Amino acid sequence: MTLHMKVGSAAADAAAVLGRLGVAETLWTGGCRPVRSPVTGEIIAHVHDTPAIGVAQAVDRAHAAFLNWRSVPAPRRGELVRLFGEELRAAKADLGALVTLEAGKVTSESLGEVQEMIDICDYAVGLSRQLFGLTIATERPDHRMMETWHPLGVVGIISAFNFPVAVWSWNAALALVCGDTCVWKPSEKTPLTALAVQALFERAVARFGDAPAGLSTVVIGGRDVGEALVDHPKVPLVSATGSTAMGRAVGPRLAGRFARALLELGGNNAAIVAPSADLDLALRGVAFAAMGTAGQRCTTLRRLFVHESLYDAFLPRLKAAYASVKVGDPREARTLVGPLIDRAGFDLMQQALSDARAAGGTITGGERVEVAEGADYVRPALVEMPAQAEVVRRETFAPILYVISYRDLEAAIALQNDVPQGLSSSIFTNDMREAELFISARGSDCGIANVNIGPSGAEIGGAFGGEKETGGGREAGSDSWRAYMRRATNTLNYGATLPLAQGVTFDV
Ligand code: UN1
Repeated sequence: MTLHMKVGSAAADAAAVLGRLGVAETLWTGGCRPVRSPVTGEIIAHVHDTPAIGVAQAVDRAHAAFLNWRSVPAPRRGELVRLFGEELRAAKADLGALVTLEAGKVTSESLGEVQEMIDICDYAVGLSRQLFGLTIATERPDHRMMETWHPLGVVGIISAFNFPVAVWSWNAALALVCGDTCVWKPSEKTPLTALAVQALFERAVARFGDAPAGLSTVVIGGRDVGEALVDHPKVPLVSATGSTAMGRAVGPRLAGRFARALLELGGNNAAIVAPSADLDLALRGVAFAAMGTAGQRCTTLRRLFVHESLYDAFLPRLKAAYASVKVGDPREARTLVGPLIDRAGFDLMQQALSDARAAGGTITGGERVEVAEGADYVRPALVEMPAQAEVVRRETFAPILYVISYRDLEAAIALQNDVPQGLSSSIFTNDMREAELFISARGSDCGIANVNIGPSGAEIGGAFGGEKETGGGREAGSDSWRAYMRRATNTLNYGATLPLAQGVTFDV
C-alpha cells in the first residue's frame, strides 16, 4: 500500500510495541483475520480466530479455575489485581501506544484509557476487603437473618473497539476480586490490545504464584465467537458493551437461558447551556465531549440545547473551536482529533449529515481530511437544527454535534429525554434551581447526569451505564460489584423452638 507522505508506518510501530509488551509473534502473525490500523489504513497484523470449540474450552477452563478461585480469600484475590495494576503502570506508555495504533485515539486519551485500567485495579484491590452483606432484623426470637455474597462463576465480557482495554478492566478487575473468572471477546477490530493485556495479566499471574490456570482468557473472532460465549451454559453473566443492535441480539439469548445480562449500549447524550452558564467553561466542556475520541465514545456529546438568549454569542465561539482543532495523526502531540475507526464509520457519518441537511440542518465541517490514503479522517461537524428530527434521535458513532436553541428549560429537558437512549447528560448553569431540577426525578432520565461538566469522561468510582436502549447495566464503581456475585439470604435459628414466620402454625 502506498502511504500518504504525512504519516509514518503504523505496522513498524505496532511490531515494536507488541514485542515490548511480550506478545508472542505467533499470536499476531500467520492468522486469517487482518487487523487494520485506522491511523494509516495499513494491515498491521493477522490474528488467529478462536474456533467455536476453542470458546467452549476456554469457558470450561475458566469454570475449572472458578471452582478453585472462589475459595481463595478475597483480599488474596485482590493481591493478583494489585500485581496486574503494577504491570499496567510499567507498561502504560506501550499499551497506550498500541491503543492509538489499533483504535486511533490520540495519545493523551490512550494513556487516559490505560490510567482508567490502573484506577479500577486500585479500586478493586480496596474492594477486595470490602465485599459485605447486611444483617437484617428478623421477626422470630433467637434467629438471625443476614445476606452473604458469593462468587458467581465465569463472566463473559464482550467489549467494543472504542475503549478496547478499559471496559474489559472495569469488568475483569471486579469479577476477579469477587471470585469469578473471565472469558473476554474483544471487538474484532481491536484484538491486538486484548492480546497485549492478556500478556500483562499473565505476567501478574506468574508473579502471584499459585493462581489456577484459565482465570482470564481472550477469545478472538466475529459474531459466531460472541454467540458461542453468550450461549454457553457455564457462563452465568455476560457483560456486553457496544451497539444497541448488538445488545438486542445478546439480551434475548441470555434471557432465554436465564443468564444475567449486564448491557452498556448506545448513548445519545445531550448538554443544555442555560442563561447563567459560565460560557468559557461550557465551551471547553462541549468541545471535549463532542470532538474528543473523534466522537466515538458511548458518552460523546451528540445534542446541544443552547438557550436562545445565548445562541448568537455562543455559536460563533463554538464554530471557531471546531475550525481550530487539529485533525490528524493521533501519534502527534498537537493532534486533538484522530481518525474514524473505518470507512463504514465514515459512510455512516456522511449519511447522517445528508439526512440532517434534508431535515433542515445547516452544517459546518464534516468534510474528509486527507491525512493518509486508506484512512478516514474528518473534521468534526456542527449541525444547527430547527428541531429534533429523526436523525438527531438516532446515535451516529461519529463527531456530529446537533445544536438546537431552546426557550424553556422544562421543554429542553423533555427534548433531551425524548430519545430512545439514556446514557449520559449534562447542564451548564450557575442557577441552583436549574441544576437541582436537572438532576431531580423530573430532570434527566439518564444513568449519568452532570452539572458544569460534559457528559463524557466519567471516573471509575461511580456506577457507569444508563437506561432505556442503553441497556440498564452498571459497571465500575459504587455497588456495581454486586452484579458479579450471587446473593444468599441466610436465616439462622439459635433457639430451641421453631417459630414460623407470619405466625403460621404447623404442629405435628
Ligand atoms: C465507552 O465509550 O464505552 O465516561 C466508555 C467516559 C469513559 C468511558 C466511556 N470513562 O467517557
